[in-house]
This record gives sequence, C-alpha cells and structure tokens, in this order.
Amino acid sequence: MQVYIDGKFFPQSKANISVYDHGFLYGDGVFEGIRIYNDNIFMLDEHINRLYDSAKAIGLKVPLSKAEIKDAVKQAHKVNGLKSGYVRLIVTRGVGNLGIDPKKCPKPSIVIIVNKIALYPVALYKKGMEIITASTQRTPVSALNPQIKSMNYLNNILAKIEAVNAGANEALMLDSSGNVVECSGDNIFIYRNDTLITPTTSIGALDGITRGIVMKLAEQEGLSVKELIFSKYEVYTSDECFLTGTAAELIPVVKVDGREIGNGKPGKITGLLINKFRKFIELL
Ligand code: PXG
Repeated sequence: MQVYIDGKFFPQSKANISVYDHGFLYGDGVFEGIRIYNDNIFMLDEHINRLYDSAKAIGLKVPLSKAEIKDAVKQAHKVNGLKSGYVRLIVTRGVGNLGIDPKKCPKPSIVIIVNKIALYPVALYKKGMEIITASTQRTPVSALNPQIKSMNYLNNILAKIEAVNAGANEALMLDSSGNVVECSGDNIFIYRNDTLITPTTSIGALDGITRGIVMKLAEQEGLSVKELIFSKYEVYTSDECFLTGTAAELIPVVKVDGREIGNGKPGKITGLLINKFRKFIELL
C-alpha cells in the first residue's frame, strides 16, 4: 500500500515520520477513520468537517483547505485502488522538541493510510456480542472532550484491555456519575419502551457518523429516537442493544455484564436497522 505523507506517496515500508513528531511523543494530533464502500469514500464531507472541528479544538491549523484534503484522500484511494477498505486520515502537530509546547512545532503533518479493515468476526453480526462495563471511566468533557477525535486513545485502550481480559468483545464506558457514555470504539444504542435511545454527546460520547446515520434511518422508519442520559440499569433492562461505528458498522449486543439483553438474541429493530444500513451503503 502507498501512504500519503505531506503531499507525497511512499511505499508502506518507507512511510516514516520523525520520532520528534508530537503525535508520536504526546499523542498530539487528530484523526479520522473512514470507510471505502463500492469504490466510494463514505461520508467524506462529514469526516472532514469533524477532523477540522477536532483540529480547531486543539488549536491545530490543518495545513490544507477542506477541498485540498478531500482531494488528497481521493488521490490516496485511487493510488491504492481498493474498492472497499478503510482510510486513516491523521493530522499531527508535527516535529518539535522534547517539550509539550505546540509552538515548537511549526509544521503539522498530514498522513493518509489506505488499507483493509479488520472487522469483528462475521459470526458476531448474526449471533450478537457480549460486552462488559469497564472500570475505566470515559474521559470527562472538562478534561479532554471526546468530541475531539485525538491521537491519544489511551482512555479507550484501557477499557478495551478490560474487555479483552474478561473475554468480552467490547467495553462499555460510563462517566463519573455512572451514566452510560459509549464503548471503547463504538457508540451504543438501546431499544426500550418502543424508543431507540443513545447517550447524548454532551456527556462525552463521540458524535459518531454511523450514529448519526442510524438515527436518521430509524426516524425514516417512524421510530421514536431520543438522545438521553441513562445508566447501566436501562441497558440491562432494555429489549435490544447494538453498537455503531465506522469499523463496527452496526453490531448487535446480546449480553452486558453477564445479563442477557431481551431474549439473549439480536433484536428485531436491530435487524431492521442493520438491513436499512446495508441498503443505504449499496445505494451509494
Ligand atoms: N466512539 C469512539 C470512541 C470511537 O472511536 C465511534 C464512537 C464511532 O464513530 P464513527 O464516526 O466511526 O461512527 C468511534 C470510532 C479502529 C476504528 O481502528 C475505530 C473507530 C472508527 C474507525 C476505526 O478501531 N471508532
């Protein structure tokens, strides 16, 4: 695969960045994970807008205009010729010295990786998956707002480690008040009292692009959709549960902390939304 770094393409083995890049030294940078479906870059405008918002929030000036960065992503897609796959778009603070001051990094870098994406095992999409609640809380909005899709994913990684150690597929993360926020790399939805519910982004969930699509598709289907603040109790007692994300797409959850959700099988509304999402992708 050919990797784009600051306007040039390099073979993967030669695609290097400096160890003095503050993205490497401090996780100082922002990124997007974007799908390629049917030779199309999925929701490119939405991802680029979120990338710019993330960059703005950390005081990082993206060295290309939105139109230029979209062109660069399209070029990286073309050069690599993948009809389906994944784009990792990264803007790092750039090379500085051994101090956190971003002023010491005069030139941010843009990296675009195109490759295949490893999904959850296919069987889980039919069978549904098991998640656990992590003891690691989601980073508070007042510390590092999770709306910023930053290169520092340690908070999520610590939760994921807990899930893997417990033999589960994903970790549910709560805020300091016990409110459900999201999973380590996916947004969460529950279906309860004939309503599709997802945590409000104001408590620290990423404003997921897949989440947004699912909310629209559900509304089109005439479902009641709400963004609310709720606890593990509402998850345990929900009729259905599923996760959404660029990597995960829509995946049913059938067990949370050992409690079966609904009848322990992927729910009807979940199935309906998975089908609607697949059709939405095919129409592109
Ligand atoms: N919450 C978090 C914390 C995420 O990292 C989502 C929600 C879903 O957002 P989108 O916009 O993708 O619907 C994410 C996204 C990976 C990978 O490599 C992770 C994500 C996306 C793409 C790849 O594990 N997470």
